[in-house]
Amino acid sequence: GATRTPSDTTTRFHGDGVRYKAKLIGVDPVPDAQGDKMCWDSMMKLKGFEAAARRQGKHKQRVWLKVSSAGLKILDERTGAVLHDHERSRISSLTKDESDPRALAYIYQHEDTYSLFYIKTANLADPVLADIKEVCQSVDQESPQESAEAPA
Ligand code: I3P
Repeated sequence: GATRTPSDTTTRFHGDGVRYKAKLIGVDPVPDAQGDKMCWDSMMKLKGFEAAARRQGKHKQRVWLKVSSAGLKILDERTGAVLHDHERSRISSLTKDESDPRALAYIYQHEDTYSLFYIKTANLADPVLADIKEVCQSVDQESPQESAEAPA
């Protein structure tokens, strides 16, 4: 594919941003903003809950994951209701699930509490991870106003 320039980025993630079909595996309160082992343990715990629910005939909630320059939004797939609205500057950690190419997790900070959101993507998680990374990295780089389009 073509190389992305910063101005492409602003365009792609502008407004509603990019929308991905996904399922919410679960949400777990965690003690810290980051930590590989903490995230892994939390993900495996949620995976255990998922398996137990599946055995009882329950399905994961189908959602849309929206990645925009404002951050992440999780919407109910059917009703479009916003379930979670996560400002990008409060996303403290992003984890690729090494055990599942279709899953990812991130930690959201609210006041002094942290929650891990564990998400199963309809397709490979890699492009979604890359988009989230791109949006969250630009936190430190951008001025409060949207930067003007750079000359080519
Ligand atoms: C389904 C299958 C799907 C899974 C779905 C399961 O089980 O494992 O892959 O969707 O989860 O119900 P079965 O083959 O027995 O029908 P994901 O791959 O998206 O997890 P769900 O019921 O939670 O949607």
